[in-house]
Amino acid sequence: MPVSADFETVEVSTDLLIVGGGFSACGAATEASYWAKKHGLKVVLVDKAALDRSGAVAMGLSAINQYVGVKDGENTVEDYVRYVRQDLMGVSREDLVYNIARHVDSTVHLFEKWGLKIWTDEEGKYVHEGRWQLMINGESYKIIIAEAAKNALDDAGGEIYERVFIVEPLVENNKIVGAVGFSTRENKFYVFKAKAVICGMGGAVHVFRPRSVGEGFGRSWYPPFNSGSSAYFTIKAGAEMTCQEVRFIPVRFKDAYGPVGAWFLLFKSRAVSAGGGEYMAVRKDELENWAPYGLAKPIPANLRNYLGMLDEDAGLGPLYMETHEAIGKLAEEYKDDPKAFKKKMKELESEAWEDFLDMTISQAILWAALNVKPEEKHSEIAACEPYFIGSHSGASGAWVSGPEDLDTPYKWGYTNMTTVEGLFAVGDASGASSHKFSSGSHTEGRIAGKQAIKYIVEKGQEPAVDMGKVEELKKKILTPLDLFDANKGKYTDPEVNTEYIMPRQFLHRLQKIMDEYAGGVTARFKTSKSLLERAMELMALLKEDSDKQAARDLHELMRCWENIQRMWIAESHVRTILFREETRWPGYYFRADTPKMDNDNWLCFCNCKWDPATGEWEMIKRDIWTMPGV
Ligand code: SFD
Ligand code: AMP
Repeated sequence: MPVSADFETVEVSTDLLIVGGGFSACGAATEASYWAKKHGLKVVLVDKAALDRSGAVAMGLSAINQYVGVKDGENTVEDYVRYVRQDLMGVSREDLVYNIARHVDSTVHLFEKWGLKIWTDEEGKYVHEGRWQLMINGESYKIIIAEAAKNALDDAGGEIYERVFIVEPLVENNKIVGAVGFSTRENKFYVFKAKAVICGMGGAVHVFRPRSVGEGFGRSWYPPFNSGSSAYFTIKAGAEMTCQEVRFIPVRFKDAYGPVGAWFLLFKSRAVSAGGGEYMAVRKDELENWAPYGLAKPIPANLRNYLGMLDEDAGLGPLYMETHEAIGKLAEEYKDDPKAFKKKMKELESEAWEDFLDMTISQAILWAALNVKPEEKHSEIAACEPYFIGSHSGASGAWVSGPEDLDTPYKWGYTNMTTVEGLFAVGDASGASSHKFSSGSHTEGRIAGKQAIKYIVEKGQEPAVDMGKVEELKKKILTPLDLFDANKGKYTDPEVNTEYIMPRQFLHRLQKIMDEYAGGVTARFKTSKSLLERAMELMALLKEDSDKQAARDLHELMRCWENIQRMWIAESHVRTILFREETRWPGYYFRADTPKMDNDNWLCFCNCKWDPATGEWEMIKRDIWTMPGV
């Protein structure tokens, strides 16, 4: 009897289903529960992990990166729209950015009310890291936000399923009717039936080969457990996707991936290359090639990366963050008072360590292991492997409907609804609305939560789930367990077998293709039409073998499906870089055969869509709408 025969099928019916349990999903759960209670509706949330520590904020954060501060009169919502337009080299859904920006402050105020400690100065004002960023004591950030979501769900009679991995959407006639997945702890296959679904399963990590290979394999800046489930879910549902070419490459402290924002913005540190000095100053002229964006402030994140990469390509690396110099400068005004100087140095030292202890503990550990004292010695920084993340300075994700009160060309339904009826996308799952970060993702979740309930009240229908199709899916999803069981005894080493491939091996194969042909770390982020076409050839063979993955247990079963999800986002990425015949974001990727930005032909969104009926991909150019007067 196959192993899969032992799996119980559990059916759960709800009005609204939220898949994912991170920042955007918690925002959706909090808001949707409020409106669901008023209308007597049920909300169910499903997370592959445990809500308290799941997603990107698992380890905590040391800053809230999106706060407009309208009440302080410092910025306007329009300022934020301009900021995002500039950072993404002209490509952003300004209606979505505006919508999140006008609501984000209220989210931050809620966080504070729920118990998050936001730093304040002597006058009681928030301490800013930069113009849009607030400093927090954020080690328990996720727990606080999860608690609010749990309370709201509880109050409205909702349910949470933890450690259930969502694999496939259920769609009938371009309308979402639910989702299926499996427990990562028990032999249970789950069928969720719903009138509307909000997808918030985060971004994608480990599509490209990471810098951390060998003993450090798995370490990454963005969470390794976010594997592209959002993109897979929306693509497989038949939703139009946008900006799938816009991967995000952050510069991070090397090898443990500590973020740099606090160093650049709060400590006002410089970055240099060993042989070339301060690359942002020395290579300033290069920015003219990327006008108008290269000539305006702040210089887009990808161009900041690019100037450092040029130094590395010229053999001038490594790159360093001048931490000792920055701390020295900040303490300088106290130098005539030894006691005050010592106190200030102590304060700066503890802020430097807390930044990582709150957010990327591994970086603090690496500092300790390498005997780094940031006040005495600089630290190496490097551009990471690419990530897919719509909430930071990347933009990939689903193409969603704009806000109801704005006159934009992008409206076909309820705000944040994808092109599949009843399916909403939020956070890293929704595209072209970059720079939402933790607070903006939660805000977008809140917006979608309210809209999804409105959709259910106005249009909700009993989900017509085809249980025949569900049975087929169950068989397919559990196949890796059966494949392993049926063939495991044929060879002495269970990991080497001609009948199957283990998930780790499959992952390495995908990462090798992406790294070498699609502009990963070892290819120095460069690619070309010919390289991408070769990637497509190899990807087709990989896809054939994806049915041959084998799993020893539930954990490996999850690994198999994470891989397949990564493979799909990889394919959409390669197809979209091929489609956009220019280089718009050097520093994220460089198309060597079309090395210049081409505003006449490519100042547009590059969208793609996979048709579930035919299995064909369609590439679509969409115009960019600019907010009048902004
Ligand atoms: O410094 C499934 N982020 C930062 N945001 C800030 O506001 N300030 C910062 O300081 C930030 N920095 C930072 C950040 C992230 C990380 C990892 C570090 C540093 C080290 C970004 C934010 O964290 C990010 O924008 C939001 O968290 C995005 O929210 P969302 O909801 O899109 O994703 P999520 O929180 O990762 O949650 C994903 C959820 O989905 C679950 N999941 N559930 C069921 N089935 C599946 N198949 C699933 N796949 C995934 C996950 O378990 C999780 O619950 S700094 O670098 O800029
Ligand atoms: P990071 O730690 O790199 O994720 O950055 C945190 C925040 O600071 C994000 O909003 C970044 O866009 C911003 N940021 C980081 N470095 C710089 C810089 N050199 N100039 C302007 N903004 C920056």
